[in-house]
Amino acid sequence: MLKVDTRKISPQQVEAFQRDGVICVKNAVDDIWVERIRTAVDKNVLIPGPMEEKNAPKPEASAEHTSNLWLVDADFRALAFESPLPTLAVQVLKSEKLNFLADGFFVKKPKTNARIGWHNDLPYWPIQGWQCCKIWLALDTVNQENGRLEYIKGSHRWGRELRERSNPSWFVEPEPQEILFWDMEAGDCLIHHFLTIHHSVTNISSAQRRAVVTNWTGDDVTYYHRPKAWPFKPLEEIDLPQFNSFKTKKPGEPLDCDIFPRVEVHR
Ligand SMILES: O=C(O)CCC(=O)C(=O)O
Repeated sequence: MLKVDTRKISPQQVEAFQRDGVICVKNAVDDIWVERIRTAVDKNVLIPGPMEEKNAPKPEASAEHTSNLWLVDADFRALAFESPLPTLAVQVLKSEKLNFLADGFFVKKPKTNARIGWHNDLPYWPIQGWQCCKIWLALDTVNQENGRLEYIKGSHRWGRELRERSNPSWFVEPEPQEILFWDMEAGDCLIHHFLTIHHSVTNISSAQRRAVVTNWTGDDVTYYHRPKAWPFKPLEEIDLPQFNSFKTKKPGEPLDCDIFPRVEVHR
């Protein structure tokens, strides 16, 4: 069983996560993990993920995104269940229980205008509750030139859901003083609340920018039916056995099932 390492996150950072909706954790994982997951991302970047059409060629894109690699790849599985990441999630969520929702990676190719627009994550998940976060782990140096993430400070407390490109009238571009961002090294991570509004800027540098994400929920999160949310296709079209127990979930039920497994972390 994983043991919480309280040296990686201070009580002040836990408070900052609650207050601002995002923190940056330096050296969240070591170089061995970084190298292992870089290799896993590079191996998977050109092939369809487990939720994608097997025979459809991957269209050329300026940013690649694939999810649920843990179902088919031992290195992604190890990142979710054996790395320090779940022990970070359980601390910021102040939770006894931890469920793993899904992983994914984002590769921004060099010199492209791929910008990910302002959004928060909650509207993309079939869940309700407060204790939920994403860990965005840098696999390369990250800065303003190569597609860093930027967050609207405290926006998780607005209680608003924002899908990318939905342009609701209540949303206005933030003033610079409202924005939080960090220059990062490979192995550092951002942890943001599912309601914190964020975007990522374009990669105008000459190198790719890779990151891997893992999504986590705590004690108060339950299943909630949300149209156009993960897994982004009708459940009847998914024949992975890990989905069988998810298909019968009713709103308000605990998330625990094969596709949203519990991860045991002890203090
Ligand atoms: O990696 C990126 O460029 C964007 C990631 C993002 O917006 C997200 O994971 O919600």
